[in-house]
Amino acid sequence: MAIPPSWIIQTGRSIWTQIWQLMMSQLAPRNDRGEYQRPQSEFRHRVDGRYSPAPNRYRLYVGWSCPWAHRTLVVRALKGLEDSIDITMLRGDANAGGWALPALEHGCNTLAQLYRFANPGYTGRSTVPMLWDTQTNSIVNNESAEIIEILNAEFNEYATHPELDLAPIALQDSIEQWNDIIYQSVNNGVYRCGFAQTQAAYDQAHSELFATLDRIDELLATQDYLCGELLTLTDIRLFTTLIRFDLVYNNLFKCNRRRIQDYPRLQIYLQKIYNLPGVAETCNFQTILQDYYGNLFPLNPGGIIPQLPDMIYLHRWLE
Ligand SMILES: N[C@@H](CCC(=O)N[C@@H](CS)C(=O)NCC(=O)O)C(=O)O
Repeated sequence: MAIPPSWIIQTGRSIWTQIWQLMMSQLAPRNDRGEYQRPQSEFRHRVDGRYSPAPNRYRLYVGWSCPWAHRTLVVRALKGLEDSIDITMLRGDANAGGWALPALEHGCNTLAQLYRFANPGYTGRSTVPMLWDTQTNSIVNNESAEIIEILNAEFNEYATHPELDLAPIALQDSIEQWNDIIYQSVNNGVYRCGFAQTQAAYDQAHSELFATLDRIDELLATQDYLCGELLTLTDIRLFTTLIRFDLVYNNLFKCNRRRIQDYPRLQIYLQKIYNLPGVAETCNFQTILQDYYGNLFPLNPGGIIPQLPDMIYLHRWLE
């Protein structure tokens, strides 16, 4: 005897909603309005004092899909630090819900184990990017915003492009203002859309996100970059979110008012940064798709990985 469709739908919806709410409340911390609250990074040392700059002393732990880790790969490439700061490329482990090391390091298979190897008893999140000191086997910093400042300023002696300053003093105020705006509404804004647990939280995040993108598209009519005519760290911070936008956030995170390729100036801005020497090599589109759609289970329970869309703004520039 066939089960009535209304019964299947109502039962399925009720069970799924409860499981979804349970998973989201565990995986995506929220406030009482259902808004996603990103936890603070815990390791915040600078490269000074105990940690002095030296070639081949520090190592970056990164994952291709992560926009925060991607910032550090772009700055490393632009500064020409490939020969003095090595990387370990981690793999997103969909079942364990964390990062796996490509080979055993200090007896560890996972990033979480490595965090605990350096800090026994550590119970916080084990995130990428993470800057590791091979001399003392300790974590220097796991906040991307700070790691890129360190890479920009502290390793000039070993950089192929020491002359490139991505945070000139004269632009400091403007950099900080934009950092605040884009963190809240764009970098974390896309996650606030995707991880919202109420309709109101999603609507709010969505409108803040597109208000900022509209504003930036306007601004780029009169200048090349966020702070004027020079590329700065704030552009890199925006870039790594924008490059994932049409691929992932537009669909999986419901950031769907427009795509970046619908913005006349933002798409050119994105092309321009993508085509700076070394930057395209830091973008692994297939892994981005695989990790977001494959690993963020509560958002894509069927596990189907979409095809790579045409990203015309990247191709057109290359032709
Ligand atoms: N505020 C951090 C955020 C880093 C972050 O959330 N990384 C994610 C990947 S996109 C991660 O490693 N998550 C693993 C976890 O939370 O266990 C930063 O900018 O460095």
